Amino acid sequence: MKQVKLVLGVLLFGMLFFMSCSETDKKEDSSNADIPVSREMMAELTAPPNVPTPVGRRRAKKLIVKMEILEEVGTMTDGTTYNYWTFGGSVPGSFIRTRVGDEVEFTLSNHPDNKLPHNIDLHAVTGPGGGATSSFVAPGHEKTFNFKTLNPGLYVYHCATAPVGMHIANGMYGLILVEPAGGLPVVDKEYYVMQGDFYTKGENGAPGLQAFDMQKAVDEDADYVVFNGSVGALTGDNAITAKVGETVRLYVGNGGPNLVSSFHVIGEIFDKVFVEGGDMINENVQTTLVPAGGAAIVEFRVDVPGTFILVDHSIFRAFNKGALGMLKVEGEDDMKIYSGTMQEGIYLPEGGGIQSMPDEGKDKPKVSTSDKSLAEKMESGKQIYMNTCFACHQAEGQGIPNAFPPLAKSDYLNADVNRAINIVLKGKTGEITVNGEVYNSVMTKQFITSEEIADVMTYIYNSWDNNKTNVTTSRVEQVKSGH
Ligand code: HEC
Ligand SMILES: [Cu+2]
Repeated sequence: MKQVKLVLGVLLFGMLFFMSCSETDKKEDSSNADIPVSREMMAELTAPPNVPTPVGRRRAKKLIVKMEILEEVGTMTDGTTYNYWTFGGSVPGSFIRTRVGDEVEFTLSNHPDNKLPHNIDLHAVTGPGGGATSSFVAPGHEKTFNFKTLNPGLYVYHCATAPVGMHIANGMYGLILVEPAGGLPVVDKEYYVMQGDFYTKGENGAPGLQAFDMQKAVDEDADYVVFNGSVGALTGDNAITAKVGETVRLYVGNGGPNLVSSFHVIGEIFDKVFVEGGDMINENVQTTLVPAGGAAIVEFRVDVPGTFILVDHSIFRAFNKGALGMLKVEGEDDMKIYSGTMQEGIYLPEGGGIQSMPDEGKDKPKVSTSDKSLAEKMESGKQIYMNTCFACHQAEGQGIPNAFPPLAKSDYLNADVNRAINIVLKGKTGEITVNGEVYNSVMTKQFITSEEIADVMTYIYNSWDNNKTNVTTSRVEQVKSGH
C-alpha cells in the first residue's frame, strides 16, 4: 500500500513538473534568452510571394542574415514606373525565417549605387530602435549587429531613417517570422503577401516615372494600395496557386505607411487566424485587420477549384487602387469562365491599371549637347532631377527642414554657379547656410555625366525663382578639370 502511494506520488510530481516546464517554455520569454545555440547557419531569404523552408525540429542556431539595400526603378502598373527603395531588391523585402532562441547576426549593406543612407528596425528585436540605431548605413557601406529572438510570432521590419514615412512609402518593409520551438504545424502551401500604400505626383494610372508625393502621403491620400509592391503582383500569371484539398497558410503583413488593411479572401473563410501574428488563434474569420506595421497569419483549406480573390475589403482600394491578388485553385472543374469574368470586373472600372500611351520622346535620338535648346535641356533636366535629386531636395526643390537644404530660391545656389556644380560633381559635407538655415549633413557624390549635370543644373536654375543660369556641358567640364 505504502509503495503504491509512493509510486503514485512520484508519478504525479513528475507530471506536474513536466507540465510546468513545457508551460514555462511556451510563455515566458525571459527563459528564451537562455536557449543555447548550436552551430552557425546561413539564413535562406526569399522574395515574395515565396517563403523560406520551415524551421521544423531544428535546434536554435546562430543564424547569419545578409540583407542588401537596393534603390531601383520598377513597374507600379502598366506604363507607370516608380523608384523603389528595397530590402533585397523586392517589395516587400526578403522574408526572414527564424525560430525562437536563434542568435541572429544581421548584416545590412547599402549598395554603392544607392543615393541615401538607410537602416532597419525589426519588430522582432528586443533592443533600442529594434536595431535601427546599430544599423544606420551610408551607400557603399555595411553594418553588422546581433540579436536573439525571444518572442515567437510574425513581425514587420522597416527602414527607420528620416524622413521615416518616405522610406516606408518607397517600399522599405518586409516580414520576419519567429517560429516556436518545434515549428508551426505543417501545411501544404505557404505564401508571403504584404500590403503597402503609395503616393505619386500623378494620379493613379498617370504614365511615366512617378515621383513620390510628400503632401499626398501626409494627407493619407494614396494613389496606389497594392499587395507585394505593384498592381498585378499577384494576379494573372503571378497568382499564387494550390490544389483542391490543400491547406494554405498566408503570412500577411502591412507596411503602410498609413493605411490599415481589412484583409479578406473572396469565397474563403479563414479556418484559423493568428491574430496580429501572435499566439492568439481565432477561428472561422471572414476578414481580419492587419494594422500598419503589423501582421497576421491566416490558414484555410481549399475545398473547391476556382480563382479566389485576395482584397483589402476597403473595397475601392481593391478595385481602383490595386489591392487585389489571386489564389488559383486547381481541381477537376474548369475555372476559366469564372476567372475570365472576374478579370473584366477587375480591370474595367475607371482608372486602375489602364494601359497608357508610351512615354513620348523616349526613343528620340540623342541630340548632341551643342544644339540642345533650353526647352530640351529643361525636359531632360527634370527627368534627371526626378530620378536623382528629388528624394532629398523634394519635387518642388523645397528640401526638408533640418535635413536637406532647399534648391528653390536658394541664395547659396544662386551666389556661385561653379561651387554648385562642384557639389554635384564631388558631393558635400560640412556646415553650409542656405536661406539663413544651417545644414550640416552629407550629400553623396552623384554619378551622372557632365551633360546630365548641365541639364539638371539648368533645370534647377530655371525653376522655382532661381537666377535662370543656363549651365553648359563645357562649363561642367571646366569645373571638373579645376579651371
Ligand atoms: C542623399 C540626399 C541628396 C541627394 C540625392 C542630392 N542632394 Fe544635394 N544636398 C544634400 C545635402 C544633405 C546637402 C547639404 C550638404 C551639407 O550639409 O554640407 C546638399 C546640398 C546641395 C546643394 C547646395 C546647397 C543648396 O541648397 O543650394 C546643391 C546645389 C545640391 N545639393 C544639388 C543637388 C543636385 C543637383 C542633386 C541631384 C543631381 C542633388 N543635390 C542630390 C543631399 C542630397
Ligand atoms: Cu531607408
